[in-house]
Amino acid sequence: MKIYEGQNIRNVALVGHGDTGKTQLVSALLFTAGMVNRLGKVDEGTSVTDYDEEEIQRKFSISAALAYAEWGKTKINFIDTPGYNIFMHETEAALLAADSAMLLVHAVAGVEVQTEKTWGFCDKYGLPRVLVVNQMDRDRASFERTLEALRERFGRAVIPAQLPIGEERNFHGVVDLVGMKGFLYDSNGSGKAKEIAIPAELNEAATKAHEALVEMIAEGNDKLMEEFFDKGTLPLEHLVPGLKQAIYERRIYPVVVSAGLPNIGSETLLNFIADYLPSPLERGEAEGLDSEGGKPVKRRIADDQPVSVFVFKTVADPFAGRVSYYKVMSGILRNEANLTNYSRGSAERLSHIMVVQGKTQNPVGQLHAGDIGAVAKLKDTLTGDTLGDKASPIFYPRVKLAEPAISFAIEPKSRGDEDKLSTAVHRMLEEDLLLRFSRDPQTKEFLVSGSGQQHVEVAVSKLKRRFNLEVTLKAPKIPYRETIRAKAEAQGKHKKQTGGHGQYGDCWIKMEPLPRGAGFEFVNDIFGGAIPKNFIPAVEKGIIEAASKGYLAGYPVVDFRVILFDGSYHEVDSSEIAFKLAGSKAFKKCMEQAKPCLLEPIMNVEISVPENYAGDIMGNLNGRRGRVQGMEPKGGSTVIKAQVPLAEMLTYASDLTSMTQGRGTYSMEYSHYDIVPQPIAEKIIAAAKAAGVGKEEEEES
Ligand SMILES: Nc1nc2c(ncn2[C@@H]2O[C@H](COP(=O)(O)OP(=O)(O)OP(=O)(O)O)[C@@H](O)[C@H]2O)c(=O)[nH]1
Ligand SMILES: [Mg+2]
Repeated sequence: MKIYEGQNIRNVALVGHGDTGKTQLVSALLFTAGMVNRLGKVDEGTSVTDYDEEEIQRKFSISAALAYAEWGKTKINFIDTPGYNIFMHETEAALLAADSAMLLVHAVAGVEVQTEKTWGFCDKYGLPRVLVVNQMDRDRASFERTLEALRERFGRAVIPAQLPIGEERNFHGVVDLVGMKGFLYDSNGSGKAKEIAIPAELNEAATKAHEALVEMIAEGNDKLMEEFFDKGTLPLEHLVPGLKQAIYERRIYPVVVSAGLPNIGSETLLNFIADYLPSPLERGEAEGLDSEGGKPVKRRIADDQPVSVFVFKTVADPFAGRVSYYKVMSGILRNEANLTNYSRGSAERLSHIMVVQGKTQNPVGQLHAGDIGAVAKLKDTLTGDTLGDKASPIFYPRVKLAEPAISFAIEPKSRGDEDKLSTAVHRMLEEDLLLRFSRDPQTKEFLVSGSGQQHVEVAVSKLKRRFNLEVTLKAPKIPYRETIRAKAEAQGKHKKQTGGHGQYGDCWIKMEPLPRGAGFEFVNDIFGGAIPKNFIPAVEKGIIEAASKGYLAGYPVVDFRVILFDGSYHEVDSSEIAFKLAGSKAFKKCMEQAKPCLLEPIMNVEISVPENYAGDIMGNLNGRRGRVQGMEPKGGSTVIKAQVPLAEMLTYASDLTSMTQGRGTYSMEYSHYDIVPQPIAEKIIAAAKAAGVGKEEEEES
């Protein structure tokens, strides 16, 4: 590969709702640019950027992938991102490497939930964008309708820069509204166009659209405005830089057209990217901190600055090991560079720096400021780290992700695979920022947490495919708790005085309920030394330990107060252990009278669906013990807010998909704990008893 300087680089992320054709379009653009020798297809498992086994199987993108096209003197780095809601954390993290976005919109479906979500990401990261109305060849595809929906949602800055020639099966060309030319595509999928005059039937529409575009370009630029008033139009040599600037300043969101599968619109799209989207240098400066959590500093994005690279993604390859994807933020990165990982304070040698074409990695000698590359086998560099010249540290901001919403217990199928599991898990965590593995402190089970059931299933599938490790996924764990609803009073006495050194501890406690979220309180109300001071903490410890093991079903008891008010001791036989056991016994006796009950986590859930599904969704929420709190229209969708017990949301991801044909999305976060209704609580308690929870305890005491 040639060496490219920053001004000739474009870092473009493809974002949008699932199935809008991002991955297909990247393959079409790469084929058109001659980077690959066949037109890869998602449906045949041959696309360039959905190369992972999991993606080929499922036919959608799971993680962000890189590709590049050398187009004239420009190198375009594509970042293909997932559009499926449960993988949006991948999309967001990859946007840190982009300087602009192609936001794909389905020419039949129009504005969808993730269209808005990814638009929001672009706003958040300040990305100029081009809106691509894709799949123009589909039955019922309509440019006009889609454009209208876009303008209604995102305003009048959304304005066509191209028009389609023909629609649906007849889509075969593009009108460039800047140069006022037509481009005709052949039907053999080459992606290359032949220049023609604008077809007569489109003349009027094209002229009108051209005038609207020219006016918009002039609008935010005094000099161009003046010229526009003088001449009533703008010459091409001012229009091109004018449009580029307006896109950069996000005064214009241009709309273009394509169809990746039949490969129509690719050449005009590649030209559009090269001509109008910003190079990484145009941002001028990158913002960072001078130390972790320190003061803001700026770094010019330029070759003459000290080298710094930001790692935005890590891929766990069972053979090549860890591969780090990075953006060169400043300076020139040379092969074999020795850099400092500022985040970890370690030295890293970047041997064999490369550029990435899907699953293929091609070596390069150097990468200039603004370019994107990869390197394998760094020692301890992870996603979000900054590396660079030892003398000039800077810390670029990491992406902040939500907490995982759901957990399952997993267990290796064959015993003895536990060690293997923990190694594999480590690798997977490096790759996926939202995945969590942990141990359940109560059940000691191994838990895996993610953004939804499918996210966790993909993780399990990766364990098998990449690490040859079979695990069973068990019913998700709900972190129930227990509490009390009434006051109680009891004595706990531990006495063993037969033969040898005896044991003696005796205490009287009162227990009272506390408000939700208050936790545990211990009050020492002993007067006159009924229990010596040094044994009082032992009583408290005994109670805390017993409470953590639960009373009804093995879940921790919370939100109660214990008042220790009396007791007795023995000069010789009393000990800490004896008082701990006495405390634990007193706690259990109190629990018998204190009307214990189960608590469950309640989630705040926000569901976004096309209007016509709203009724069904609300009905379904009622069936899940949900309480609808509000409903409001947003774009073409309806947003429903509700509070629902976590236990009822475990299968929601797949249920919502089937209820809405994949058009609905939801998010949820923890809200509070509430009492589990009696009949449900009985089942949970019975199941816990059947599983032997608390048995061991009884035998012991
Ligand atoms: N007719 C037609 N079908 C297309 C076109 N582009 C993509 N498709 C089909 O649409 C489906 C989705 O395409 P993808 O490229 O995987 O879509 P995506 O946007 O990458 O989807 P996610 O990765 O889930 O976000 C596949 O079945 C493609 O074959 C197109 O231009 N025309
Ligand atoms: Mg995709």
